Amino acid sequence: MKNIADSPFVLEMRKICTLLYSHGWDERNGGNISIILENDKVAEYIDINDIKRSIALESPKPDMAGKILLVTASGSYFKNVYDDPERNLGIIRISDDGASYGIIWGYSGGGKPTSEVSTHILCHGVRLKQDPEHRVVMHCHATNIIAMSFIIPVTDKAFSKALWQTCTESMYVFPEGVGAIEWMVCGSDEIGYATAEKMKDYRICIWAQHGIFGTGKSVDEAFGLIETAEKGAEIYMKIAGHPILQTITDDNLRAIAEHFGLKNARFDFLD
Ligand code: 2HA
Ligand code: ZN
Repeated sequence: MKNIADSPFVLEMRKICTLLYSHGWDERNGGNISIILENDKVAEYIDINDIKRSIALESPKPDMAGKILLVTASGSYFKNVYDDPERNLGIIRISDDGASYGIIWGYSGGGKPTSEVSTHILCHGVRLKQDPEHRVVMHCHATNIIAMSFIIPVTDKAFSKALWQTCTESMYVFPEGVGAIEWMVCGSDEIGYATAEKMKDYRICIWAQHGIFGTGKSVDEAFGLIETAEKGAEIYMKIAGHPILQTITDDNLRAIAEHFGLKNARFDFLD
């Protein structure tokens, strides 16, 4: 059988972890990614019925029953994923009742999926209902997004508008805006359900004083959302405290949405 570590989908994960690390958004073991894989594609490389270890979920996640996911390992350093994918990544299969998952590849040395696995599985379930082609959930500690969460209200409207106004591209890339949740203890079902609730309306959810989640049909889409939001946040932090002489106005934002026919733009966020 072919080596799954060199399959197109594992290779893509190895590359994006390296890229995220190089941006400085995944210090130490920061960040986690999961990608829904097609069962048939995985079966070309490994026996998808050969469960090595089974782990119970904090609560059942029936929306994702039977799905196969490639997930970064708990405690893994993104900088090490490329060279040692079998230790720093793994493939899990959610049980048919959604109450547990089985490890079918990776996590060598006794590892397991990211501590944020609940949030990932819940977000996938919600995003799939919005978009059947959805595949990727990506979390990282984007520096300026975190910084911004200290100095603006943690609301969907405040974050969405601030990001739209600091970078013309933002309205085009995420016209639906971004969700934002107040600081919570991470690594739990509780933050998972709060994040998944936001994912009903948005592909991005900001965790105040922690980081960002981006989702999409592809790694490019999820990463593109994160880097565009982070770019807006970087500009916001650079201009914060300076006298603002001009900005992208609400009328300008409406004009972008109308020019590009962005039907899902949140016009109700504009004054
Ligand atoms: O995986 O980023 O949120 C480490 C984290 C926890
Ligand atoms: Zn984190």
